[in-house]
Amino acid sequence: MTDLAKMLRFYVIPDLTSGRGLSLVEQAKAALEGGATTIQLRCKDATSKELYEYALAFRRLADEYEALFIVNDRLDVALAANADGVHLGTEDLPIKVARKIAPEGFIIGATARTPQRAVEAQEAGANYLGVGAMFPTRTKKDTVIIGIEGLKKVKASVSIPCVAIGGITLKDVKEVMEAGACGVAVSSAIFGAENPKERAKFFKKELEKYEWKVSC
Ligand code: TZP
Ligand code: MG
Repeated sequence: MTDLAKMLRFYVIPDLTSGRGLSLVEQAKAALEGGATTIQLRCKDATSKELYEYALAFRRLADEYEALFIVNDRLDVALAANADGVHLGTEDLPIKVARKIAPEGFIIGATARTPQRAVEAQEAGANYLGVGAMFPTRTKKDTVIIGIEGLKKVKASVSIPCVAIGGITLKDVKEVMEAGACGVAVSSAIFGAENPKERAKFFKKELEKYEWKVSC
């Protein structure tokens, strides 16, 4: 297992719609206290300035908890705040272009729900894939559900780590890890909980069971 795959194991995405009144920064802190290994800043409604300020706070927290910090969509904000990486979907900056601009060692994640997109992303220079949606989710609109079979197909087509995303709850961890995911990306199952830190701890404990199985 690569160091990157290890760090992607417990990937948490704070979200104001799934949260119970906690700010994005409070959510990130709770998840990190509970053992998250990566935090992603994703906030579609924020202005660039607000996003940059969130990013600075996430950067500080990620340093404090020795976690990775990834910015969704926005390479400019990721670079400005010294994030570890950016996550790009098909509507975002092309991976090849981002790779040209980004400094050496900068992580680029890509969303993939088909083997074709997965291979293209890997060839363009992506370091990992977010694969989903695994299950129905209310956190992201217009998602296509690919399920466990979809994850297995994507995983079999590439050599970079695959993080399963979309509607993942504690009880799904076993199935997605056994299907070949190197980790899970989770939002509502943590921030919809009464105590996100404690819920994150349960995820962490469950994920630890699959340490030896990972072929990432
Ligand atoms: N991309 C695909 S599904 C998703 C994103 C950002 C949402 C993940 O959130 P949840 O609440 O864990 O389904
Ligand atoms: Mg995007």
